[in-house]
Amino acid sequence: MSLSIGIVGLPNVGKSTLFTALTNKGGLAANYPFATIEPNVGMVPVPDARLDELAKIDNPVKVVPATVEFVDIAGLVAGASQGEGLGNQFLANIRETDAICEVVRFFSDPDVVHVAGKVDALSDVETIKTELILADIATVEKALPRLEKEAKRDKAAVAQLEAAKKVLAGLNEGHRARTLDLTEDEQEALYGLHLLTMKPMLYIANVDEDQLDAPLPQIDGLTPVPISAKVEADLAELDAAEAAEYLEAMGLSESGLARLVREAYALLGLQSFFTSGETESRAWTVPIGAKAPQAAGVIHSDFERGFIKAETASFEDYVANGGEKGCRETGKLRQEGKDYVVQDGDVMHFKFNV
Ligand SMILES: Nc1nc2c(ncn2[C@@H]2O[C@H](COP(=O)(O)OP(=O)(O)O)[C@@H](O)[C@H]2O)c(=O)[nH]1
Ligand SMILES: [Mg+2]
Repeated sequence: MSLSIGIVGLPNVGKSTLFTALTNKGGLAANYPFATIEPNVGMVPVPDARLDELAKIDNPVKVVPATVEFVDIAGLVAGASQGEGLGNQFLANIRETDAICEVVRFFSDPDVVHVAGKVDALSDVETIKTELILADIATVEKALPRLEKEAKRDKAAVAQLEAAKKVLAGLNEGHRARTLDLTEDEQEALYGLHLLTMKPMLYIANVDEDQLDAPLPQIDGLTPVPISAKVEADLAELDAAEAAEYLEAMGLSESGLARLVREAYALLGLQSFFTSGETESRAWTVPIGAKAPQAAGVIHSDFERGFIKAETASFEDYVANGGEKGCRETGKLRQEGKDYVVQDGDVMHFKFNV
């Protein structure tokens, strides 16, 4: 599983600058709307210092971090759902993502044109919110005739129809689907519609370089993550040692990427577990609450299907005892079965049989 995050926002707020810095692969950042016509997709390693410690112990051939996929989504402007700009083209790119990350312009640079003529974060947020809600209204309205037909023949479809009507009413009142009081059953019934406003959201405030510590207003009830796309772009040009120096000089403890990924993990209820040995030390992503076989399945479906047990040590025990062998000797290597709930940082070795 690789977590996928769509980056949205009005033109010229710094989406592509941030995307390019995050993925460090020289996409284009231009001072005019719609520079990003094709969706840009980039895989980004999840920063995790624990991996380096595992590598020190096991000396593996490779160190493989977990990854997050970022998608730079262009074309969301006021009226996009009515065909303005690139029209509805943004929809297809956004549907497949697990979460939406909206970049909001707080930086003041007068040389960078603002599509609405002035920097006004909260108004920009409203514009995007409206477009996403309008897109969802169109989706539900399009599905309704089919759902009505199905509900006449099939009892199970009645629940779907009712849920769709309920969500449509909420959307029409200007609420995101996610903020409506939907039961788990209703959410499940709506899953097939892939509503955009049902996705978890994260706001990034793209602030001036000297404003990274400044307090920010809440946005739609959420606390935005302050990032300077410009600082991230500078960081992306540096090697690791230079980047560390630069961060320190800026008074920052970590890069915006690290902060962003951490926030996204928390938002989505995700955590990491590790596998480590002489071939590789590797981080994997699972939802909090996942059981051992599900974690095994992230590595390979055979591991899940033929799951027998997972030899497991906490990250701390693994390091304190110098690895798997040491953990076995001190009784810190637990034999966990199929009901074991994986904990963040677990170092796991799966036994399976297919
Ligand atoms: N001063 C300043 N300029 C920025 C920042 N982020 C982006 N820009 C500039 O704003 C313009 C548009 O950025 P871009 O990333 O292409 O915006 P997008 O349309 O949202 O993808 C470019 O000229 C960037 O160099 C920032 O944090 N500070
Ligand atoms: Mg762009």
